[in-house]
Amino acid sequence: AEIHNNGDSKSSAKIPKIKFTKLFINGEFVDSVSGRTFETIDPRTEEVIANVAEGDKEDVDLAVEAARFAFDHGPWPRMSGSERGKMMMKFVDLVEENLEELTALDAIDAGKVFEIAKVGEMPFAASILRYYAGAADKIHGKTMKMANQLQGYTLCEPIGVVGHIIPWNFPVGMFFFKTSPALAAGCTMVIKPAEQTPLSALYCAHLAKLAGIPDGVINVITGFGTTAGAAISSHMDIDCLSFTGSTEVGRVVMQAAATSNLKSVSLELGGKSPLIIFDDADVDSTVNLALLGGFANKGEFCVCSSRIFVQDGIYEEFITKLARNAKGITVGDPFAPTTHQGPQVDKKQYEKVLSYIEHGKRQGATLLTGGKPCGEKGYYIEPTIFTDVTDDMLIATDEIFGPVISVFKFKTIEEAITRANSTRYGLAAGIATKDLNIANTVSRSLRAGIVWINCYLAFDADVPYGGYKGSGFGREFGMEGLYKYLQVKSVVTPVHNSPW
Ligand code: TXE
Repeated sequence: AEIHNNGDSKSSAKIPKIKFTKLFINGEFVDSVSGRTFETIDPRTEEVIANVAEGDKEDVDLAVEAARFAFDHGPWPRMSGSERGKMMMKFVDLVEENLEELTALDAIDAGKVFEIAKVGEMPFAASILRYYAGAADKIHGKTMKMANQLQGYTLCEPIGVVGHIIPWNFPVGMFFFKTSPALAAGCTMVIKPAEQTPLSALYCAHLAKLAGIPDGVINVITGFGTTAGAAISSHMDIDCLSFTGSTEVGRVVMQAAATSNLKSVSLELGGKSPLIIFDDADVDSTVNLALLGGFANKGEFCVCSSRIFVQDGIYEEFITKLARNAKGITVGDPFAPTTHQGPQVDKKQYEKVLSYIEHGKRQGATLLTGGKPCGEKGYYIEPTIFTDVTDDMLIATDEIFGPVISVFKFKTIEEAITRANSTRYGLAAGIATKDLNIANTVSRSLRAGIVWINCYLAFDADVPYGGYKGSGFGREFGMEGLYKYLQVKSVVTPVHNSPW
């Protein structure tokens, strides 16, 4: 991997050379039809990293045409699952070989902490691709014995051309969360990375080509939501739309899907996830769990534990230790080995987070720690904790998507369940207790797609997750994550004189 030091003595910076800035259509890097480009900004410095091709409707049309041809006439959907799986394994090997470079691209484009992403998110993204490579030859239907001497069987066919629209919080991760199951299913696809973080998706497309994935199977259109994104969601020749992003845009893309060709839709949207800590929990380890859940990836995490409910018996001890440990979080250059938290992804998010902090102060919450931007340049914000938050304050109801958490006090189990559930979201939840009965009751009562007991942010390729309520629908990971890319066809035929 081509990584060099940027000469900054304070960090072990490994700034990658930018190699790919054009659209990837039908196996080639090409300019946009309009010739326009847009700037992608480094959130550490607020400076331009590169100018990237700005795809729009015409480019999406070309990408869909390529994907359609690859689906209707190309080898990918016609190969055996094991052949597809083998090629996907080659792709994973290349991802792993180039892991540092991919990590560095996301560090400069998304403000990701290099050392943390290198051992966490990046290997996890590779594990998703490996999991679905292994799943590619395990896709099959079933046979049914019917009445009247009939037999039925099901065929699991790839759904067709898929449109993926992804956000900026895990650029490499999201690329593989979306493309891997669709590849295993035999689909072809157009993926649009977020305009804030276009670089790593283009690099991944290059690796897909090196791995031998046929032209037209993966197409990458960099560009904006209201142009390129809207062209994907309203396209008449895309069969399935998989979206991760804000609840507002989720609603818009679903409407576009409905008013165009009724393409199937899955949505992974925002969250306001509760972590409920009971009196019997181990305070020291739970404090660290709360900080991990709240501040991992600078709070730009859809499952972020932004609402911490603490039972009254341990409340005072808990917040004292929480404040103390939060002060130990180092905010700084994502390449510095001592950094825990990098800059927010862009100016818009930075300002959004700061405005929520102001709301919290104005609405009367107590600032336990943080509450300010930090650094001379770049979009850095201190880890911020509010207490004395009432359930109706904006910081308690809205997804902030930054390093801001609210702590609430509760008395009874019933109260904790009711308050944890009184949100329009339902993505994730956490419980900390040693009491098995509490853990069982509460985990079954929470309206959330994943519940962590005495852990948080524990993901695995084989464990499905996704939203309840306003957090969307459809599941990612596990075999559940594959089904949305398959179409089930039932075939029925008479069987005469069969003994069984
Ligand atoms: O998201 P958008 P934004 C939440 C989080 C964040 C807020 C806003 O609270 O603060 O959303 O972030 C594309 N048609 N999450 O504005 O706009 C867009 O180009 C089609 C939670 O960045 O939803 C990008 O590729 N596509 C979340 C993708 O949608 C459109 C992750 C997501 O961007 C479009 C990100 C349109 N009209 C933000 N408009 C999570 N669930 O993890 C935009 N897009």
